[in-house]
Amino acid sequence: MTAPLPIKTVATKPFNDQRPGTSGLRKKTRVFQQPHYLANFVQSIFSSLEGFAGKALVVGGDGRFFNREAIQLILKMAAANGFGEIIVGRSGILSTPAASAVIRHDKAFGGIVLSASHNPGGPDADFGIKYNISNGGPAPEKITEAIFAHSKAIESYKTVEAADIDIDSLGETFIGATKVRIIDPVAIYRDLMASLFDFAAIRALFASGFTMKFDAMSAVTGPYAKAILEGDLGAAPGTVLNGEPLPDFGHHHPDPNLVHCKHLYDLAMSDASPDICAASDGDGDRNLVIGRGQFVTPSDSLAIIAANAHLAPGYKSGIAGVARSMPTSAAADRVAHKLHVGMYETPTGWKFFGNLLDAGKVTICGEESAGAGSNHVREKDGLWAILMWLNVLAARKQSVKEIVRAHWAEYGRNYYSRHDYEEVATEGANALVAALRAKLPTLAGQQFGALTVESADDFAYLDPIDGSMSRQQGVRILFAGGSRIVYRLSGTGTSGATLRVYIERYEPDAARHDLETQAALADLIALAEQLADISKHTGRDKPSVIT
Ligand code: VG1
Ligand code: CO
Repeated sequence: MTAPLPIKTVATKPFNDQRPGTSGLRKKTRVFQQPHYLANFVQSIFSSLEGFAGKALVVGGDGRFFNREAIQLILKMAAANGFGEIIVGRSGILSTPAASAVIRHDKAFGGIVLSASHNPGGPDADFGIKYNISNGGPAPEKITEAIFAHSKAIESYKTVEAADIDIDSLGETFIGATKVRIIDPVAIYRDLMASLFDFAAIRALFASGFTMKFDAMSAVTGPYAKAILEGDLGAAPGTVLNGEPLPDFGHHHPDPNLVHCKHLYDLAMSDASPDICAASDGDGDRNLVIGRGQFVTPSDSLAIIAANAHLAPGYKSGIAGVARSMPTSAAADRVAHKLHVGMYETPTGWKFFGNLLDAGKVTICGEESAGAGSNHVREKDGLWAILMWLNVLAARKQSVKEIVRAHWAEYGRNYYSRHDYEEVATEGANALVAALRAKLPTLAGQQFGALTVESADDFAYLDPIDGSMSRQQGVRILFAGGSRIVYRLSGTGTSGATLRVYIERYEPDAARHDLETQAALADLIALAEQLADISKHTGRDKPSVIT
């Protein structure tokens, strides 16, 4: 340890736009590069916390442009604010689930994750920052709102005068009295995965000729996937595509959906398909799974994982319950019902799962946006979901397609699609939502063709653990028979507004499980336009992304 450095207090003025959204603060990179912008937010985080003096903070990110500069700034500010230790992923790399795992493993006070997740990176793209609490999960709204309140009143922040730290070499060093420990970003996460899944069975699967392509999209999961899939599990070299994290993600849009991962979809639908194609997003918490000739919707994936988790050693005694975000399809509800375990419906964003996981109410959580995870960390976890699929495939000795088909035959199929209208004018998007809200009381009982509205509301969530209430989390229109239309505005975008329309139809009849999804939902899609006047309010006659 070296002597504490003199603390430098830097005068600043508030920015008025630092309210965290669905998952932290996300802005254009250039916004973050403005003098004091990042420092103000970091100080607002620290000023919202109590009792961290001498304790550890985990810091890492998805490697995007500005990651390294941000980490140097955070190191100095964390030292000035009195943290005892800062644990940093080598080269500033920690996937979001790995950061969560490290916080838990090293019993840190909390962590800062630098990522704008599925948003593109680079000087003209997006950057983001998020605070995670000691359970390893995203700060709950109580803390994010406190951060926002501090950011509006901030007058100064604390830092120290110190040389930049070498974050590319493992080992320990000091900033004054604060220890800085540079760790292997993969090791703790890799051991955790090995403790949950039957690596021997998955190794045997690969050894028997099973083939896979995993696209890391030049984002954070490359090193994790190479170490685990090609290293521990013996998948053929070249299984991992785009495995080097690049500051601009090689110009990929690191969102593993059917638009930005179309090449994988096309591969999976071709004669040359491997047994499974998979991908993750910028910060490693999302997953895409496509079997040979079979796309798995994230909502179905959640349900299938919940139904089969007991096949993985880490979950062999069964699951306590399942939670899904409200817009996620109800496929998982049917599994929870059959297993006689609890089912929870939360607002969008992983921060709402933390209390349920901590209280032991649920084991498996998921979102329609390609996120699934469990109580092993407090974030969604892309590679975890993919390893779970590999474990299930190894145990059931069936293909992805056979497993999906059998699941539908047993539980019925929830046809599901999300239509995004990206970067539309904020005014129009707000007007659309306001008009829908005004209409809500009149909708119940109305008939539209074969569809009868059973109920319509603006989703509100009462957290059963801490009693907190979150209102206006999405307008939902529920029809007799289990069909739904849900509308909400994104909380992760960085320009204009993004309208998300979620459309779902439940089909119990196995003879009707072969329809093309958009065709199966055609009447609901038309009604979604009619009820919300989407084209009038957004000026768009079709969605920009369909997943
Ligand atoms: C989106 C998804 C949401 C997810 C969030 C963060 O939020 O819909 O399900 O939790 O992104 O994911 P929104 O508010 O834009 O709909 V990640 O992988 O970007 O951290
Ligand atoms: Co993400």
